[in-house]
Amino acid sequence: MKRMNIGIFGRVNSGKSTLMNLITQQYLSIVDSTPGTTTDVKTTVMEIHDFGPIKLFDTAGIDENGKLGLKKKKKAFDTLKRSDIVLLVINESNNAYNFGDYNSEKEIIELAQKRKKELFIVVNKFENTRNKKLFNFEVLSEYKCKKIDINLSKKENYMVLVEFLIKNSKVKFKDTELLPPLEKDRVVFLNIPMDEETPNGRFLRPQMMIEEYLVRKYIPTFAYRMDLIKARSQVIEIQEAERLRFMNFIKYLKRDNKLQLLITDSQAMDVIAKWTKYLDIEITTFSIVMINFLSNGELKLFVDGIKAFENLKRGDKIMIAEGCNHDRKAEDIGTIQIPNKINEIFGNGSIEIDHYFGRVFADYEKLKEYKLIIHCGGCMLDNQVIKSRIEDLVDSRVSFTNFGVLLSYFQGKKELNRVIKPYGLKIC
Ligand SMILES: Nc1nc2c(ncn2[C@@H]2O[C@H](COP(=O)(O)OP(=O)(O)OP(=O)(O)O)[C@@H](O)[C@H]2O)c(=O)[nH]1
Ligand code: SF4
Ligand SMILES: [Mg+2]
Repeated sequence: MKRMNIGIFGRVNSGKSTLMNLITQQYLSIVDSTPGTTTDVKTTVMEIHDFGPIKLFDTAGIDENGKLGLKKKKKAFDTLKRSDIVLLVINESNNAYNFGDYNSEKEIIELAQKRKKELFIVVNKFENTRNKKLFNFEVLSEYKCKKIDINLSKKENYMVLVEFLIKNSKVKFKDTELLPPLEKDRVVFLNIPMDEETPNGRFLRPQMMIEEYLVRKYIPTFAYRMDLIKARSQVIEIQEAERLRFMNFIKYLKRDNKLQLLITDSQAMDVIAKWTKYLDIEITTFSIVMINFLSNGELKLFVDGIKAFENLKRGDKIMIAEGCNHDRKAEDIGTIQIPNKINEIFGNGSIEIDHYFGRVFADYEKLKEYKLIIHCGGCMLDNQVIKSRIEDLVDSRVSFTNFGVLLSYFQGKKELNRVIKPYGLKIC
């Protein structure tokens, strides 16, 4: 079951951390009357009975002044973009402090509505508010938001809040299958060329996910380790021996038409393209499978990015984004193989290449400097992060593609068409 991202937002001192602690029923976030107590995003995962697994974000207030205040606001808004549910906390007795200005709240609502988030206003009702000029919901009436009035500091209000969420939340995750439709009892070949980077004791996440998904559906898998050093050897006998080893298994599996798909590590596309050129085998790559799955079936957008690659010219700037910061070795795809190929195609140093790793991604403004973003399979990121990146890229009109798509394109358009064919896609 997918985890729902719930983000808590608002001004400083509105009771955001008090809400975080109410939901988790623990003193997780520091609560204090000093404005700006929460300085960064605090994340926790939990399960709410009858609601499901959630990831909860407590954020800094977005109305602090100065450079640091802006940084906090940016981080809070980045978090909002990857939230499915936005809880906007308004301290009903803060009117004096706000001077009756609700611009920060409006900014949160507008971004949430623009990004089609489910938004609830949580009006934090303090005790002893007599004689205070209280928040009047009318000021936000134009936005037509649902609200709950609740005293967040009362632990027993947990159920009131949860029942409100269960009753009002309509978030539905789009169901995307991990792989295109496949037949039961026909084999999927998994080409897994291990190297020094490959961790001991387990497969990588995409390999594990695909293996489990297929076996669950009664689709047998054939996991195969290709020796890429031998496969690319300049010594013909070594290369040929490795090719024959591979071909023998392919021939064996193709008997009785038992082989239905070959999924390869995208860095082996040069070898797979060459060795399977005249064979009638459907192929795709782990990276393509993952980016299609994590983007909820938006592979076409990544394929369209190839046009931007073809149009690159001297002096253009591109970004290579990887969803994690794994150990890097001499033939690393993102930092070595792809940049080398780009230098080979466009001339050494012609294209300026920036790298981003893990959850760090270029600011919305900085994105516009790039002609193209090349994104990995994103297996360590969740759907919500990939979705928010795609929305930022589409908004800022920056093209993007994916490691698997590009590495296949490097073998020619025909090979790119082969790896996207299982998804019903084609480029001209
Ligand atoms: N009396 C009362 N105090 C509350 C209530 N909710 C929050 N507070 C107090 O308001 C202050 C701010 O609460 P926090 O939960 O830290 O607010 P925040 O929005 O996380 O604030 P920052 O992290 O500074 O942005 C604390 O002193 C809380 O004890 C409430 O319902 N009643
Ligand atoms: S997040 Fe990206 S770089 Fe990291 S292992 Fe997954 S696909 Fe590779
Ligand atoms: Mg706080």
